[in-house]
Amino acid sequence: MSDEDTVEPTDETPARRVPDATTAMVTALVRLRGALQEARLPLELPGAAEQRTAQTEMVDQLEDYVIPRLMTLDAPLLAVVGGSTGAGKSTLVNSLVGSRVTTPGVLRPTTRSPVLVHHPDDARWFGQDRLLPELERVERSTNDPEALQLVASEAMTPGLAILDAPDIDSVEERNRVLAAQLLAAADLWLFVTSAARYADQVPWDFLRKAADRSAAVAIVLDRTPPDAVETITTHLARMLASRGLKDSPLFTVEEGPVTEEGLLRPESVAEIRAWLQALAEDAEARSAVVQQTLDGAVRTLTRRTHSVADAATEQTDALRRLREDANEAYDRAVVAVGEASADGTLLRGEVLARWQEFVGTGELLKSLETRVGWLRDRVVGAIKGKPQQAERVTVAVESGLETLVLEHAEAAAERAEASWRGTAAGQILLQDAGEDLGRASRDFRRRAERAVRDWQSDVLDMVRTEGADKRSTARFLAFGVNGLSVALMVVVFAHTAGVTGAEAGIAGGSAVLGQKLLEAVFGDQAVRSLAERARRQLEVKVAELLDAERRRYTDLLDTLEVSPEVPDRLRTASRRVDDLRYAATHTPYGADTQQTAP
Ligand SMILES: Nc1nc2c(ncn2[C@@H]2O[C@H](COP(=O)(O)OP(=O)(O)OP(=O)(O)O)[C@@H](O)[C@H]2O)c(=O)[nH]1
Ligand SMILES: [Mg+2]
Repeated sequence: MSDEDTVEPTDETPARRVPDATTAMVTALVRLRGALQEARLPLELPGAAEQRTAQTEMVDQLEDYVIPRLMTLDAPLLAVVGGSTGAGKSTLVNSLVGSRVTTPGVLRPTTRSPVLVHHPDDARWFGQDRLLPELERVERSTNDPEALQLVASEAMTPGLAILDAPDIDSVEERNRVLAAQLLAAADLWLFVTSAARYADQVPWDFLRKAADRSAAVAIVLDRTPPDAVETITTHLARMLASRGLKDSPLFTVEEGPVTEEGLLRPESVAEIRAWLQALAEDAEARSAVVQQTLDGAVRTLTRRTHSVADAATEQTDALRRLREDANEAYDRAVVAVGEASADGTLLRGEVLARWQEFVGTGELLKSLETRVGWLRDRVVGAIKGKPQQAERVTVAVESGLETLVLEHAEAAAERAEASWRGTAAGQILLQDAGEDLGRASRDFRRRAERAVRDWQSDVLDMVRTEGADKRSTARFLAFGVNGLSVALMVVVFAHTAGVTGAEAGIAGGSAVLGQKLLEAVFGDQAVRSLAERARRQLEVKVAELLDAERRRYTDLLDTLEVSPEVPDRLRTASRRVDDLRYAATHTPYGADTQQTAP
C-alpha cells in the first residue's frame, strides 16, 4: 500500500479523496458541533445541569472522535481499555504487547495519563490533529491527564492500536472524566472487569451507555479464580445479554501470578490477543467495527441533541417569563405614575397649599362661573408681585413628583423581585445580582430629583419660548415666566381630573385657575398644546427613570446570552445529520471510495 492510495484528507483538501457523502456528513457534524457549542443553558432549571454535561460530552465526542474518525476512515482501529481501578487494565495491555509499556501498580488509582500503543507504521495516524486533539502527544511516561503518551511497538499488529485509560470509577474526578472521554473516542471498548467487581454499578452504567450508542464492546473478565470461571462467566453473560450486549465477545483471564515485569503469562491472554490480531488483519471486519461504533455515536448524538434543544427551549421560555414579570412590574409603575401625575393626585398637601398661596383662593374659586374678563383681572390682581411664592410652588412640585416616582419604583422593584423569587432560576439570578433588586437603586432618588428638575426647566423653557412675543405685555410681566410655569405644571397634574364646572374639586378648581391664568396670556389653543407637550415630556422622563430601574432586571437576563434561535438551529443541524445518516445506511461512509487495506 502506498500513501497515494489512502484516504488522507487534510485541512487544505478535505474533499480531495473523501467521497461527497462523507464530506457532506463532516460538514453537517461540524455544524452540529457549532450549534451545540453555541447553546447556552445558564438558568438553573430542572435537568439543566444534566443537559449541560451532555452538551460538553457531545462536543468532546464530535471533536475527539466522530469528526476526525470520519475524515480518516482508514486509520487503525483504536481499542480503548477501560474499567474499574485495579481491575488489571494496565497489566492486560502490557501482557498483550508482551512488554511493560504502561505502568501497573498497587496504588489506586495507578494510571492517570493515557498510553496509546500502536505499530510503528501506524504512527502518522495518531498525531495531535487527529483523535483527541486536546491531549498533548508525549513520548515519555507521565501523570499529566492532559497528555497522551504514544508508544510504538513492533508487537502490535498494524491496523490496531490499544489505549490504556484511567479508571472509570476513580476517587479522582479528573480520572473519571478522562476515562469517559477516552471511551467516547474508542472504536472498540475493551472493557475490563474483575471477578470481584463485575457486578458493580459504575461499570454497568458505562456498559449501558455503550449499548445505547451501539459501540463495539468486548468484555474481559479479569483475575478470575479458576474454580469460579464457569459460574461467573455464565452469570456475566446473562447480565450482558439482558443489557443489550449479547453480541459482545466475553474473554476470561484466570487469576495467576504476574512476572517480575508485571506481565501475565502469555497463554492467559492468548485468546484475546488472537482475537485482536484477527480483527487487525481483517480490513472488512475492522471497518465494520468502526462503522458500527461511529454510526451508533452519530445516531446517539442526533438523539441527544433533541434533548439539549428541549432544554434550550425551556431556557428561552423561562427567560421570557422572567422578562415579562420584570416588564409587567415596571410597566405598571409607569402607568401608575402617569395616572397619578394627571388625575389631580399631586394637587394635594404641600403643592396645593403653596399654589393657593400663590394664586389665592376663596373668593376666586367661588367666582369661577362669572365673567372671564373679571376673573382674569382678579387673578392678575391676586398674584401680582409674588415671584417667591411661584418658586415655592416649584419646590413643592419637585418634592411631590419625586416622592411619587420613588414610591412606584420601590413598588415595582418589590413586585419584580417577588415574582422572580417564585422560581428557582429567578432566585439564583437574584442571588448573583450583586445588589438588592427588591429595592429601588441606591441612587434612584438622586436621579429622580435631577429628572424632575430637568422637566421643570423644560417647562420653563416652553413658557419662555411661547411667550417670546408677549414678554412685554402686562400680563406676561405680571405672572412672570416662573408663575406661568407653575400654572402649567398644575394644569398638567389635573389633566384627567376634570377641570371645569361641577367636577372641579379643590384640585380641579386650582387647575382651573391655572388654566385661566395661562389662557389669559397665551390663548386656549396655545395652552392646550403647551400642556400636552409638558405632559409628554414628563411621561418620557418618568419612563426613562423607571426603564433604567427595569434594566437592572433585564440586563441580568441579557448577560446570559441565550439566543431564541438556538433550539431551532440544534434541531435543524440534528435533522440534517440524521438525513445524511439515513441516506448512508445503504452506502456506508467511504463505500463510494476505494477502501484499502492498511
Ligand atoms: N496476581 C495477579 N495480579 C494482577 C493481575 N492483574 C493485575 N494484577 C495486579 O493488580 C494491581 C493492579 O493492576 P493494574 O494493571 O495496575 O490495574 P489497572 O486496572 O490498570 O488500575 P488503574 O490504573 O488504577 O485503573 C497490580 O499490582 C497488578 O500487578 C493478575 O491477573 N494476577
Ligand atoms: Mg492502569
